[in-house]
Amino acid sequence: MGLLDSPPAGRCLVMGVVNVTPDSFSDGGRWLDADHAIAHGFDLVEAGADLVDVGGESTRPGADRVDEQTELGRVLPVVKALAAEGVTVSVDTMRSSVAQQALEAGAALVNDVSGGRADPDMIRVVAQTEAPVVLMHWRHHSVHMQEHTHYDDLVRDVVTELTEQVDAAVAAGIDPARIVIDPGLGFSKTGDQNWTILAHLDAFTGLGHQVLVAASRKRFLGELLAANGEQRPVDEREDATAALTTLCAAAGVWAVRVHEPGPSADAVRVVARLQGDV
Ligand code: PMM
Repeated sequence: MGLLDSPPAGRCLVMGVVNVTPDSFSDGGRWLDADHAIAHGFDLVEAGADLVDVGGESTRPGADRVDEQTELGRVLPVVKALAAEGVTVSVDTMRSSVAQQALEAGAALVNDVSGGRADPDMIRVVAQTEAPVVLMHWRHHSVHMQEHTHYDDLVRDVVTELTEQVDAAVAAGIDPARIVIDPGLGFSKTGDQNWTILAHLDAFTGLGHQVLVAASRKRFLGELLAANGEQRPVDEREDATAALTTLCAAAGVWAVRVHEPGPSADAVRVVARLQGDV
């Protein structure tokens, strides 16, 4: 059974997140040490993750880039150790060199938040493999992305730009069946724009590709749940994340990317059971 079979496990998949970074908004610094990151990856699987996304570069708004060697040093030992134990690993990277070495180290999927736009070699490298690839809607690197939130018609423009990214990948030889698309919540999008995207998931699920959604713990949830002028803390956004997982699964999304797989793993099973009776 392939990772992208529809639906692969008879339900929406749950992708757990290991950020091997000092500065990710949700868990920065917690898993920077390789042994901690590896142990966390196994914990995510134990908690219900179907696959684990390993990243070595923070993409929070305003973040600066890390250099290639630093990213490789963070990501490769974790990918290798998890894959060696049979965990399905995805590598969250915008660099073709990191993607290539992670695939050689056992990663099964490439998650490029720039959708092939940051590194001109990424699409070529992926095309030479059989690996599925996530292409996310992306306009600009994190340091400037929130200066690029103007859209004439948000959903239409995101779909158009994402389709251009997909077309470039297909033109370079990537089988369309290997391409997962992601609307990129929070990437060149305001909180309100994230909600509009989530209200129009059918515009993405209707494009003929599997869809990944990564809403977990993001700022727009903290803002929604704010009290006394303070955003809800990052690790108290789990119930809202699971609520969105339910809606995404019901909308036919292929996978949700979450930091705490347990509640989402339950939610996708609830949806699958209900849909089985429809
Ligand atoms: N968001 C983050 C990181 N990687 N990958 C995909 N495909 N889609 C996303 O929206 C996405 C991503 C940022 O969140 P994090 O800092 O919690 O990992």
